[in-house]
Amino acid sequence: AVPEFPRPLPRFPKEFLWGVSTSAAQIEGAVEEGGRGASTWDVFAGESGRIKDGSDARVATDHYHRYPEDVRLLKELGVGAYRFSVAWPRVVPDGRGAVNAAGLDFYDRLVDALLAAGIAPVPTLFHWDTPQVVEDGGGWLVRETAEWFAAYADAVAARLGDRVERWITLNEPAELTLLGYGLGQHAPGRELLFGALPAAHHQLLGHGLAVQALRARGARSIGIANSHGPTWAASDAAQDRHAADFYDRLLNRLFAEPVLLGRYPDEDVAELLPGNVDDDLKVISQPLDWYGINYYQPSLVGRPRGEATEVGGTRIPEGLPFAPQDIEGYPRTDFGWAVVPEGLTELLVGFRERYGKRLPPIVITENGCSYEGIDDRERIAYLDGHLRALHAAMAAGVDVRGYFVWSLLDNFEWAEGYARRFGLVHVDYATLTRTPKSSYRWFREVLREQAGG
Ligand code: GBH
Repeated sequence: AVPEFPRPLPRFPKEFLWGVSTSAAQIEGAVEEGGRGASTWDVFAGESGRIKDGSDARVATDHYHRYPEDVRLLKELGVGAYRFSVAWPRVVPDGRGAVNAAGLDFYDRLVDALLAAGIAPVPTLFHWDTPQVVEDGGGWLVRETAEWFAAYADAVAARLGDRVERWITLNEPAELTLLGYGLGQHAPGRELLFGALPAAHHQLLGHGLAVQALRARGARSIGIANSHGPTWAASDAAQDRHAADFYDRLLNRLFAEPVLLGRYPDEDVAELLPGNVDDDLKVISQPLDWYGINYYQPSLVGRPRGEATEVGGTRIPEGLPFAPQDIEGYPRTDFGWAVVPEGLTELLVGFRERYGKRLPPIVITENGCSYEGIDDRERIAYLDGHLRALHAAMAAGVDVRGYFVWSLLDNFEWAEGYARRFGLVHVDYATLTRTPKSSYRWFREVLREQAGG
C-alpha cells in the first residue's frame, strides 16, 4: 500500500529535476576488482578503531555488481536524474598517469543503463575517495593533487562526455577538510586543526582546474556540491555571536565565496592559506551553470567551553574558537540531528540576499535523514517538510532547479559504518537484498503527482 500523504505537496516547475544521490565509496564495494587502486577510505577503515561498528566498505552494497538492479529501482521510482560519484582510484589507480580503461568501463556501463532507463546521469568526480598513493604524496595538503585531479577529470570527460550533460566536480570539500584533515574522524585521519586549511584551498583549486578540463571537453552544465546550513548563535551575547560567525565563515563562506565571488571571506583565513592565492582564485571562480547545496540541518554554535564536546556524531576537541551544540526543541533523526525544514528556507533566502546576482541557479544535491526500519514514516515526514520548505524559498524568489534525496540505498555511512541508514531502499547487509521502504513508495507517488497535469 502507498503510505498516505499528509497533504499534497505544492507544485514544482515542470522542468524541475528530481533525483536521488549516492557515492562510490559508500555503495560500490569491489575494491580490488577491475584494476582499482586503494583509496584513503580502504586504508582508514582497515585501521582499528576508526569505524564505529568496526566495519569497512570492501563490499558495501555491492553496487559494482548489482548496478542493473539499482538502475531498475531508480526507473521504478521515476526519478529524472541520478547523482553518483566516480571513484578516482578506479579510473587512475596510481592517482596520476595511466588511465585504467576497465575502471572507466564500469561507469560507461552505468551511464548507458541509466540512459536506457530514461534517467540523466549526474556524476560527481570526487566524493572523498582520494587514491592512497596521492595521499602518500601529501594528499590535498599539496598543490599537485589539484593538478592530478584535473587530469583525472579530463580522462572521465573524454570517456563519458558524449553522454553526460551535467557534471559535479567536488562533494563537500568542507567536510573532508574539517573531518579528514582537521579532526581526524574521516580518512585520511589527520588531526591538523587549522593546519588543514591548505586542503580546502587545494580542493577548491582542483574544482577550478576540473571546470577548465570539463569545459575543454565541451561540458555545458557544471556545478559543485557544497554542504551548507544556517548557523545560529547559541545566544545574543557577543561571545556566542562571534563564535557562530567564525564557524559560519569557516564552514559555509570559506567554500562558497571563492567559487561565487572569487575571494576568501576574511583576511584571518586567507593568511592561513598557502602562498599567494590571487591567481588561484581566478581559476576557482570560473562561472558555474548551477550551484549544488547539500542541506541536512542548521548548526547551533556558542563560545568555547574549555572542554571537548560531541555533536551529531562529531567529536569537537577543546581549543577551537567555537563549540557546536545540540539543537533542542525539534524532532531528531536517529543520528541525533535536529529536523529543521525551515532551516532550508532560511539558508536559501540568505544565500540569495548575500550573493545576489553572483549566485547561479541552485540545485539541492543532497537532503535526507537516518532512521531505522522499512516502514519509515519519519523519513516521509522529513522529506515532505523539506520539500515544502524548498518550495517556500522558491516562492520567495530563489531560483532552484532540482532536488536530490540522499540516498537511494542504505550504505556505508563513513565513520558510522552501517549503523546509520539513509536509504529510500533498505539493504540487508547479510544478503545484500534491496527492499524499498515506505519512503520509496511515497517519493514515487510525489514524482508521479508532480509529473501529472
Ligand atoms: C553528507 O555529509 C555526505 O555527502 C554523504 O556522503 C553522507 O553520507 C551524508 O551526508 C550523510 O551524512 O553541526 O556538528 O552536528 C553530510 C555532512 C555532517 C554536514 C553533519 C553537517 C553537522 C555537524 N554533514 N554536519 S554538527
